[in-house]
Amino acid sequence: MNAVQLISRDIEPIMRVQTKVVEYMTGFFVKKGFRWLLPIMLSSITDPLWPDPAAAKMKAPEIEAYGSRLKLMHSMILHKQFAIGMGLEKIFILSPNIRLEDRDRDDGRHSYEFTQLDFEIAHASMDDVMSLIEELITGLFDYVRTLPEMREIEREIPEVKSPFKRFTMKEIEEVYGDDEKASKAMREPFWIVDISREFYDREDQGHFRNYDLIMPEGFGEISSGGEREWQYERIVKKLKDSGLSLEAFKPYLEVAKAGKLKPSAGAGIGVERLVRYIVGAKHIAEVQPFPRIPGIPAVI
Ligand code: ASN
Repeated sequence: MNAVQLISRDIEPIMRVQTKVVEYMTGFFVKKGFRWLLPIMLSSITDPLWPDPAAAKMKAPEIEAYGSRLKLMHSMILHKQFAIGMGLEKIFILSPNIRLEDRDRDDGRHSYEFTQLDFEIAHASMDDVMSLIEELITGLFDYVRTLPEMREIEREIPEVKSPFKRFTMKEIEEVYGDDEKASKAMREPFWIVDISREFYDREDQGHFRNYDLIMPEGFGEISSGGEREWQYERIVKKLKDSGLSLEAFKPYLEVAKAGKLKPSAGAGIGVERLVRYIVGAKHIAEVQPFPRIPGIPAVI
């Protein structure tokens, strides 16, 4: 596709749906008393996204600015924990993320530049966050079903009832093989819990207190989150066990050592992935005015 072809696509109805989706979601969090933080795009530390079964290994690009080396954000997870440490109880951010994944195939779901609605709640449990997301998703789907745009694009999203079914990652692997195959087999949104991944997701007696929300019909994961580690010794141990350098997380470790991190839980919801599911687009590029598909050169 060239620049003229890209400009000639009709994505107006999809952007109308996206506007309603973002308006609904931000309104939902504001009404619940969350503070709306603005995103940062550069920091000396960011999410390692490793180890993570859902991500291919990658390194955040860096720039030099005013004497420090700053990375482009993989996600604001560590900054969400800092914000909770500042005394903000409930926060959300529309956060732009860059993830230059070394992917060997285009699955229609990955984009190397995207926005997530990222939120975090002090002292919350995984059940608190999962029921909040269920309330958001069921309310949002009931709302978008009434939109004239949905008839225009001829998409009917199935009715959803909460609570959504929960499976452990082990169960999913045993029964379906992986989350993508499970997504193809299911008819309604479902949770996968206890996923072995990054150091910041809290582990309790060998089980991860984390969760992914998976859309059915093969659309796959649209949200992931967890309860967080906040104690210095545990964080150091998990960083070491993951083979990550302590030096790369210096300010985070300083704050943890000073006892300034607090227990919290949260999640991020991929905006483009959610919109893609709602409009029923085969490929995420269809809902991006400026597609950013791993392995494919950007046109504009
Ligand atoms: N937003 C995710 C979370 O809250 C982290 C991520 O995007 N990797 O756990």
